[in-house]
Amino acid sequence: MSTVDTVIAEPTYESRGQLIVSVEGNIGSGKSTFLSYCSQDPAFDVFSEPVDTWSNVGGTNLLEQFYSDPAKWGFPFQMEVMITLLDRYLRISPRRIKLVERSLLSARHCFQRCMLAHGHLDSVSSAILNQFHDTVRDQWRAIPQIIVYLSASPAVSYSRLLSRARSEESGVTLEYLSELDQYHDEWLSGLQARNMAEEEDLPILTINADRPFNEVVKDYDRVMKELKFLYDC
Ligand code: TTP
Ligand code: MG
Repeated sequence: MSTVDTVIAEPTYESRGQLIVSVEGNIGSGKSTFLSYCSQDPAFDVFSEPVDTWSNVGGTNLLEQFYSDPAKWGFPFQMEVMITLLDRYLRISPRRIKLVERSLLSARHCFQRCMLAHGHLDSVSSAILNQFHDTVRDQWRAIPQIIVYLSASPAVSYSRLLSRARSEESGVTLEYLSELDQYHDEWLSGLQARNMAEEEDLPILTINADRPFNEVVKDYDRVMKELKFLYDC
C-alpha cells in the first residue's frame, strides 16, 4: 500500500543560498536612502518599495485614496501592499544579498494593527489579510532572514516626510507617525525577546537613523560589513 505524503512546497529562495534582508523603520526613517547607498556595492541587490505601482492600480492612485478615505480603501490598499511585497520577495536575484524595503511582517504588525485600532479595517478584512500573510509565510517562505531596523524618532521622521513632500502623504500627522513608531517598537521588542528565548531566529541589526547622513553613513558601512560577514562574501 502506498502512502500519500503531504506535499510541502519547496522553499522558493532559501535553497538559492541567498541572504534575504528586510529594511524596516517608520515612514520617513530613511529606508530608501540606506537602500540606495547599498546599491553601490555589488554584493547587494536592492528592491525598493513600489510606491509608484501603488499610485496607479488600474488607473487609481491607491495610496492617495487610502489616505483620503482609509475605512473604504484600507483593505484593498493593504492587499496591494502584500501582493507587491510578495512579488519582491519571490524575485530571483543574482547577487548574494537581497535587500528589500519592508516585509509582510511590518505590513501586518505595524500598519494593519494601527488600521484595525482606528476602525479602518474590520475584523473580517483583517482575518483575510492574516490568512494571506500566513500562506505567504508558510507555503512560499517569503520572509526575511535578517532585519535591518532604521530607528528614527517620530519628530525626525516627520521632518523628513515634510521635506520630501510626497503629495499623497500631505495629511500624515506627527501623531500617526508616533503611533506607527510604537507599533514598530512593540513588534521588534517582542521579536527580540523571542530571539533571546530561541523561539525565533530573526536577528535585528539596528541603526540610529536620527543623525544626519554624513554621520549615519558610518553605521551603514558597519551593517553592510556585518551582512557580508554573515553571508561570508
Ligand atoms: P514606507 O513603507 O514607510 O516607505 P517610505 O518610502 O515612506 O520610507 P522611507 O522614507 O524610510 O524610505 O511607507 C510608504 C507609504 O505607504 C507610507 O505612506 C505608508 C504607507 N504604507 C501603508 O499605509 N501600509 C503598509 O503596509 C505599508 C508597507 C506602507
Ligand atoms: Mg522609501
